[in-house]
Amino acid sequence: MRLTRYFLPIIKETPSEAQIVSHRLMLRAGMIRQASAGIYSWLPLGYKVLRKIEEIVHQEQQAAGSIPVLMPTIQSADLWRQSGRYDDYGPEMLRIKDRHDRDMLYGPTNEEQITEIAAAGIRSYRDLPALLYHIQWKFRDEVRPRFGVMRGREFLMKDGYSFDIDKEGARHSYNRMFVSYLRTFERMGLKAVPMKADSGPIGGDMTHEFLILAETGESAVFLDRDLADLTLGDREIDWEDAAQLEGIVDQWTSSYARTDETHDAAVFEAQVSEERRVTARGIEVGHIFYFGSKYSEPLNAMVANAEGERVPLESGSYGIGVSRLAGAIIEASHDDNGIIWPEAVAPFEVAVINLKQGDEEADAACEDLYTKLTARGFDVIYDDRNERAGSKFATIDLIGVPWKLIVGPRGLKNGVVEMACRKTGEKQELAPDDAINRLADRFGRT
Ligand code: P5A
Repeated sequence: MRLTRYFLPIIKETPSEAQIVSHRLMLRAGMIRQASAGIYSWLPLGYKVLRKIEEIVHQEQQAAGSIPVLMPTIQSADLWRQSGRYDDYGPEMLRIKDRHDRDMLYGPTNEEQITEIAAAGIRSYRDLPALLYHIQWKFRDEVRPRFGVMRGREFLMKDGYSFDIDKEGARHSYNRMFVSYLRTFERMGLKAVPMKADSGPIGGDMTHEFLILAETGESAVFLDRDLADLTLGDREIDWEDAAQLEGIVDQWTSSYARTDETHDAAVFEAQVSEERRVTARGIEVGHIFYFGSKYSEPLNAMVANAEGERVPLESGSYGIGVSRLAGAIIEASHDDNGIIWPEAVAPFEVAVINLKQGDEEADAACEDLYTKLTARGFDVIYDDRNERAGSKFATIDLIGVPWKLIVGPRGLKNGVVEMACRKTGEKQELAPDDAINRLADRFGRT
């Protein structure tokens, strides 16, 4: 993408309505624009990030054995009356009447809808387990929408649902999602810690929240330092191997990690030695629930087990805050100059910066880099504006591009360009083709 042809409405001054850094940076970098309280348009740069986050979520869900579907945003009130949540949900639910005076609602979540789909499609235990998910917009009329996309009224969620014949199967499905979430967040360059949680309006008796540690987090968190250092890495996972998954979940759940809702100071002190106690703040980026037959019973979602008896489906639900993640990643990764995108979700992976637009040699070298990098599959932004170098660096650093290739007449005389890393600030002079090869190696685009 050439910057002169892109739509990047950058804001110079700090927006006064934004209280936290990710909201400020998303507005300044021209990623989002508020449409009304807690409702945002995603501008090209923001939309690119959202799509990259979504893509990682899709890949990891499917790797773990979950199948993509798409349910509507608007639901009929009928199923919610059957489950008892139509009244329970309260003013957070946006209630709508259609022209025939029928009660409809903008879905805040989809447990009822998917249970109805499962009940209609699953005949017997032989069809199980079934894991289905979608990535769809939700609406919750939050009392205080704030912090930009982090607590919106309209927001994008990955919500997945599992159906099993018994508790043991449901536990396997829960563990699949637990481990899949560890992988998903690690791929995004995040350190997300699973914590024992409260189940709230979704219900159930086994639930974990995944939080990333950041000063601006809404929840206070208390954890064992050992957990903050644990990573999954490139461990080979066999998703059908219940014992392997259980082992990983045990590893992550045997140390103390709780949010303020479930924290117990006495247990914390008894279980964790003083030097390992971490008290911090966290942002909830995922939440998983096991709730057994809470929805299948009232919705009459019954299947035949191996003995031929009709039993209610055993279920869980699994959420990821896809749009919240765009803000959460910025909270975890920025500096005074702007955003520092992890490579996996960066809207552009490489920026080509022309220090002297209009100089025949510099223009030709930039064109060549731009063409070759694009051909190798990179997402490239070429800053071809007729601007001072300082202003180009400020823009590219604000929007968080992980790598810069800086091209100027002086370097070209010696046959080199400068390659700079946004995260570490490291710089290196290289021949243009060597720079391309270096990046290709790093990104696995050989
Ligand atoms: C799980 C999937 C559920 O709704 N039902 C289907 C379950 N869980 S949850 O914890 O309420 O939400 C899942 C994730 O969605 C994000 N989230 C939000 N993101 C932005 N703005 C909001 N107002 C908002 N509310 C929830 C969170 O990341 C949460 O973990």
